[in-house]
Amino acid sequence: MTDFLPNWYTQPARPTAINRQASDGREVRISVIVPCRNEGRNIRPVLEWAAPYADELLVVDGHSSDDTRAIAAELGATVLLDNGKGKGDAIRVGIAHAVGDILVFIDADGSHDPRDIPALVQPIVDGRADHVSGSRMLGGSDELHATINQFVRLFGSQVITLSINYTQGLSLTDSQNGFRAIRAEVARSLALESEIPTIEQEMVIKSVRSGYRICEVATHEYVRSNGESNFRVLDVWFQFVKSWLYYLFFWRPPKRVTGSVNAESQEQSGNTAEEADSPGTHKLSGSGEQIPKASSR
Ligand SMILES: Nc1nc2c(ncn2[C@@H]2O[C@H](COP(=O)(O)OP(=O)(O)O)[C@@H](O)[C@H]2O)c(=O)[nH]1
Ligand SMILES: [Mg+2]
Repeated sequence: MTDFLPNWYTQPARPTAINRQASDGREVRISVIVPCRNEGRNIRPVLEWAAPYADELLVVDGHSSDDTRAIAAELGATVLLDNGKGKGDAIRVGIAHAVGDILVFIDADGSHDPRDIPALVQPIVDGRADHVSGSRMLGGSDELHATINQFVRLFGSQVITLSINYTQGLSLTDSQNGFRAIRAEVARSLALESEIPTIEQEMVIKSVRSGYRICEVATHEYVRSNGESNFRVLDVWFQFVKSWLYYLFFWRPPKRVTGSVNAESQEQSGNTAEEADSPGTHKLSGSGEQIPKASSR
């Protein structure tokens, strides 16, 4: 009988630096976008550790009344203001202003580790994905279900993820994480509309329904460093349900943009966005190892 090695034994070490070079020789530019509102106590370490990975560091502030904007400017970030409507609005402002080829979204409250950024962008640089979501289900979370509020959030998000998988033939594990990377062109083509944190599920559902290749990387979610979440399930649950059902069942995908940050390698693998007739998903471990998806429901 053959003995199997544990998964982690054969996986390459987690990347510590971004390989910005696409196989066609082009330098890929990374824009890191940080939505924040009153995160003066939390944002400094996030920006310090994210900056080395960013060709452009954009902080989109929700009219903070503390020193968030001053700290961000001091650390060299470009500071923008959202339109005062919520996190989704901030993400859309970031997308509109960013000049990079790949956009990385990371929260300002310390719940994501910027050192996961290289693993998040790698599949896009390699031309293997258009959209990479950090997964708390694969990477673990300190905030899963310790309280009733967390339990309800997790339960709701799992129902939404399951419904995406079932209807689209995918095997995603997390459709709500704020930590993700997406090809800039793709993000713009999705014409995102959400004003609040429904933006994440909107981005995921629209990406898969438009036929873009989405995959996941294990990222750990930490408890926010200081302060409290801006959201209460009771205030937003109806908007989550509405956005989920609308984008999954009624929204009609627009024409897809083709190509990738690495067009040559896609052509070589015979897997151009034009040719791909169905969305694909690959689950990637934090080390960047690729595991082919199970294609059936
Ligand atoms: N610009 C902007 N950022 C926001 C707004 N609301 C929340 N954020 C940021 O979005 C990220 C996630 O928000 P958080 O309150 O931690 O929500 P949770 O992680 O879903 O509990 C944090 O970096 C917040 O500072 C907003 O209205 N505008
Ligand atoms: Mg948070």
